[in-house]
Amino acid sequence: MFKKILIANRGEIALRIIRTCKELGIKTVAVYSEVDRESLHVVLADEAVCIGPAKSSDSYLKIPSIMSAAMITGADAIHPGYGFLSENADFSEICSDSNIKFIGPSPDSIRKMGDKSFAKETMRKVGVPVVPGSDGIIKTVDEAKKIALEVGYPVMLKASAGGGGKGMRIVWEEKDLEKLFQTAANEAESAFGFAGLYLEKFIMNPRHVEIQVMGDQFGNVYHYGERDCTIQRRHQKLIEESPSPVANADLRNKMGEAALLGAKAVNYEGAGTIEFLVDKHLNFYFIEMNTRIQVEHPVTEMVQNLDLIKQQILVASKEKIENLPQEPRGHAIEFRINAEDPDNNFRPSPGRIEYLHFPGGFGVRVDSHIYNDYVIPPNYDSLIAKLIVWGTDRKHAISRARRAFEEFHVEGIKTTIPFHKKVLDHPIFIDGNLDTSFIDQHLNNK
Ligand code: MV4
Repeated sequence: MFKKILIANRGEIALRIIRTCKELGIKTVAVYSEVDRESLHVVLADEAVCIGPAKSSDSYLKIPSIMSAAMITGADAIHPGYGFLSENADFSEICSDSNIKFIGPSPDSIRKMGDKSFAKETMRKVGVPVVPGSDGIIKTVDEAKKIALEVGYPVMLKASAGGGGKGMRIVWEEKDLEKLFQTAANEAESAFGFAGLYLEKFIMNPRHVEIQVMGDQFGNVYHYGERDCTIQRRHQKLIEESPSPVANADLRNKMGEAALLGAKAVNYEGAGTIEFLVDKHLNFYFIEMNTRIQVEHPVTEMVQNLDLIKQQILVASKEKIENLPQEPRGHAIEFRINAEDPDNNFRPSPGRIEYLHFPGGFGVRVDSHIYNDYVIPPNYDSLIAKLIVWGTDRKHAISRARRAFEEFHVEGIKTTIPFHKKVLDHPIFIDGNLDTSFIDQHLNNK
């Protein structure tokens, strides 16, 4: 087992990782930028190293500074959390070359899944259902037109180097294809340095359902059921739950088996997420794989009664997976609380926390790094807390969430708490029968 883990991250996920390390008796090293000097991860870790100025590219993304911090503190492993360097294949490779265990998949798995059109091809070849469309990258506009005719409009152009909604275009009819192809390719080139696009049929009003997988170093891969992340705004997830309100045991098993096929195809090690779109007939289609722990992992933890970060650390240190998946127990929902003003287009609202009170009690979990008088810097992601509620069923979880939000007070900044309270009272949310257009259609705040 590792003796000392460096956490190459900040905020709530850095705390989440430090907490599990403490429970496992592993020493921790925090890294922090100049604006994060007063952050809780710096206080809670055994050691802390300043790695540069506020700007992420000069600190949390700066590989030489992080490697130096690991060397001088004698860390034998690095946990990258989510975001930042978590899906950087070069970083994973540099760790391995430096004899420091990267807690995550191999550089090869990260590279294969980071190339979204290659990932889709890999999945299709092993029998995972994918959205009908091009086989790999489209070379010419004529080729795009030909495939679009075959699968039928509307279609979607996606940047192969993108993911998570960046560099996507919907094309409704052939006359728009050429222009949209050019703008999408240009955008992909300037955003990712690679213009390659692939094309697929546009699935109308889907749900976003993803499967949590975990592989050990002996070739065993398990899945821990699904999370439903349909409630998003501009490709930012706001609420996630498990189990999915639409999944029965049959759909869960089919999606789970498909996810395992995909993970095994790339010899997957560590925690990963296989994302699917689910249409109104409950057909499911692979879209992307994320090779990291995700923000929404706690909903899986609550219904599986499992510490996913602990499991990541165990498999990274060559242990076999011992916590086998179970049928989901009860229902968990996560609400992302961001320092944003929901009445002003979710504009970031950094600043000082003037008063803070977290909810508690049975079935209530708050994962957060904020405290009274903490100053939220404007430089990073606006996530300041996650409220995770557990109930015996979805209805129970919703009533517990309402109760928890009545107790939850954050003053000094704007947060998404009032928005979540509105969602909790919306009949369509309560019913659970919604799709990805829910926020735009029903909670546009205008
Ligand atoms: C799609 C789609 C419809 N058809 N692909 C958005 C994020 C990225 N991971 C994939 N996304 C989509 N891909 C096809 N072929 C619709 C979306 C999409 C979406 C997906 C999940 C949750 C919210 C969404 C909001 C808009 C579009």
